[in-house]
Amino acid sequence: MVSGNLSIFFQALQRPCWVDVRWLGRAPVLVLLAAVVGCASPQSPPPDEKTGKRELGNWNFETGDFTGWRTRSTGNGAWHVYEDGARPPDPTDTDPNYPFKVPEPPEGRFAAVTDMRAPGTRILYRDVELDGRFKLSFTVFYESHEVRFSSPANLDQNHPEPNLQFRVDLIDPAARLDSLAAKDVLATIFRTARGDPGKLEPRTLSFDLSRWAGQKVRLRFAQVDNRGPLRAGVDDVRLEAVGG
Ligand SMILES: [Ca+2]
Repeated sequence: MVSGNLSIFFQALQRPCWVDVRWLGRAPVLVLLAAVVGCASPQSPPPDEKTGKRELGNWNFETGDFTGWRTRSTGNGAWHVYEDGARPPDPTDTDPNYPFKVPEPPEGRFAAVTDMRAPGTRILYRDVELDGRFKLSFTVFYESHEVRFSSPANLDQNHPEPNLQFRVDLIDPAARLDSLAAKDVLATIFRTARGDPGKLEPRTLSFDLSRWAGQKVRLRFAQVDNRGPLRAGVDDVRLEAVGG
C-alpha cells in the first residue's frame, strides 16, 4: 500500500498541477503534497514574492519563447530561446564552420542566445515601469571565435572596421533602439571591451535601478559581429524591490 501511494505521489509530480484532483479519493494527503511540490518545481518557478513580476513576465524565458520581450535583428542572425547548449535552436541560422556550443541554460530549462551565419546586429529588449525602487539582476555569458573585441560607438554590423561587442544598457524608451548616444543611454551595465577574453562563463550581475524609480526605462541586450560569430546569452533576469 505504501509503495502504491508512493507511485501515485511520483505520478502526480510529473503531471500538471490541475489534474491532481482526480486522485483525491485514493490518497488525499500524498496527492495534495504532490500538487504543492509539483507546482513549485523548477520548471514552474513562483513569481517574485515582492514584485510578482517574474513568472508573469517571462523574465527567465521559461515559457520557451520571447513572450514579454521584443527582438530586432539587422543583417544576419537573431536572438533565440534555446534549451540545449550543444544544439543550435535554429539549424538554418547557425554557422556550421563554428559549431554551436554554449553553456546550458544557466537557470531552469530555457535561456536566450544569439546565433548567426554572417554579420549582424541582434537586440533583445523590453520596457520596464519602475513603480518603486528596484534592483536588477541577470546572468550573461558569451563565446567569440574572434577574440579581438572591438567596440566602435555604434551597433552597425556594416561598420567598415571590426565591430564585435556584446553590451547591456538601460536606455530611454523614446530613443532609437540602436542608439549609443550619451543622452539616450541611461546606464551601461555590461559591455565587452578590447582585451577581454573570448569566452565568459555564465556570470550574474546586479545593478541598482533606484535612480529611475517612477520612470519607464528600456532594458537592452545588444550584440553585433562582423568578423566571425559572437554568441551571447542571457537568462534569469530579475527585478527585486529594495528598501522600504
Ligand atoms: Ca531560464
